[in-house]
Amino acid sequence: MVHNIHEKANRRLNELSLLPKIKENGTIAKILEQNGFTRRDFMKWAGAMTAFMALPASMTPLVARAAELSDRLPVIWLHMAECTGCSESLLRTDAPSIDSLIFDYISLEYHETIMAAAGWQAEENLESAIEKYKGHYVLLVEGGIPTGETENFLTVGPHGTTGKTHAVHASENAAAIFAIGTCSSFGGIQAAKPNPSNAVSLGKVTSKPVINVPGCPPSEKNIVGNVLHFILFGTLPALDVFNRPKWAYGLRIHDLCERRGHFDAGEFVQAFGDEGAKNGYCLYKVGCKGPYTFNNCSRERFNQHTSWPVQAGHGCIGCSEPDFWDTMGPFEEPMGDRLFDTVLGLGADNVSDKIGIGILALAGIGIAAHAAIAAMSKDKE
Ligand code: FSX
Ligand code: SF4
Ligand code: F3S
Repeated sequence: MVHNIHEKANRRLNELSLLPKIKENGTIAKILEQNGFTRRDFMKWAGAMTAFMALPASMTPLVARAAELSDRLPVIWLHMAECTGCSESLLRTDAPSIDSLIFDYISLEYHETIMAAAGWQAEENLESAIEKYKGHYVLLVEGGIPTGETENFLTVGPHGTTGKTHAVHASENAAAIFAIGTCSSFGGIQAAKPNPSNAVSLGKVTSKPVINVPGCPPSEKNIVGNVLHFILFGTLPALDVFNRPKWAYGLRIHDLCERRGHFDAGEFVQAFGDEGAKNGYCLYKVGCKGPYTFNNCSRERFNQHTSWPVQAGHGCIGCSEPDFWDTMGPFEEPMGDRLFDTVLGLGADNVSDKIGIGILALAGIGIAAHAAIAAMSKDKE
């Protein structure tokens, strides 16, 4: 098995190395050097990335080579309805990380917020990139897509082309399509009730396979890791029921949370700012949705591994789950209360159908019961 994935990646990288460099933007070594990174830093990063993608450590040199060859694949990044937080997550660090430098190095043919072109020229750039690299480019789409009668909520460029038309057109000839962020993956905030623009996910407007990379925003590592994974293998990764790569979204936030010991011991923050909060207790009772949320934040964190919501003292709000704006709120109240109401028929608040998969509801009951029992035994003490 290990032998097979080595071979597969080797074959793929050999093929890529035969393609011409798309832009004369120097080598990755030069770019890293200019930004104060040594070869050793780069190899350390490649090692971390290999572990991050759940690949065997022996693949580190291949991951480094994939990064070096990442300028052979043209990338088109489209913006739909969103806040641009996904691009910010990746590109707006005050000291550029190796991840963001790799993204600079990638041949980004079109990206509305960072390209110099505007108006006609921008439209022409998109069209010529699609034509020139037909069937070879990687398409990244950020944002939900307004549809139907209301699709004029989003028009792009001087012709007034709708966002939906742009996204569908660019999808048709892409080699791989990534929905970057929860908006593009599941509709996001503009699709929250009452969804005035009738926004939907990218997967709903194109018939092509879409890999979802949700999070509002996703971490820079999840964005770069997914592109790198495609460069390395050229095929779709194993996906979960919501088309999220299992290697990144296979575990719950709760599974690897640093406050998990407190959860198990029944030590909860009861109100923000209390003694429990000062002691770093579990945030479940002030609304943490980590037990229902699949993402790798508790392992990878944000901003070059600096911190993440739970470390900063607020519960996870479930931002990588479908429809979390509608289903995970109120954000500072525990979900378990509502799940008990729902299943026991005690409350009018019927959320089980909105959570998406029944299994989460069942896990929620288990978790709520566990939290209650743990708290009771704590009180006894
Ligand atoms: Fe914003 Fe991206 Fe949230 Fe959406 O991130 S951070 S609203 S997922 O599409 O810009
Ligand atoms: Fe961490 Fe939240 Fe789980 Fe508590 S409930 S252990 S804060 S993920
Ligand atoms: Fe989002 Fe929860 Fe991570 S809110 S950023 S999935 S900790």
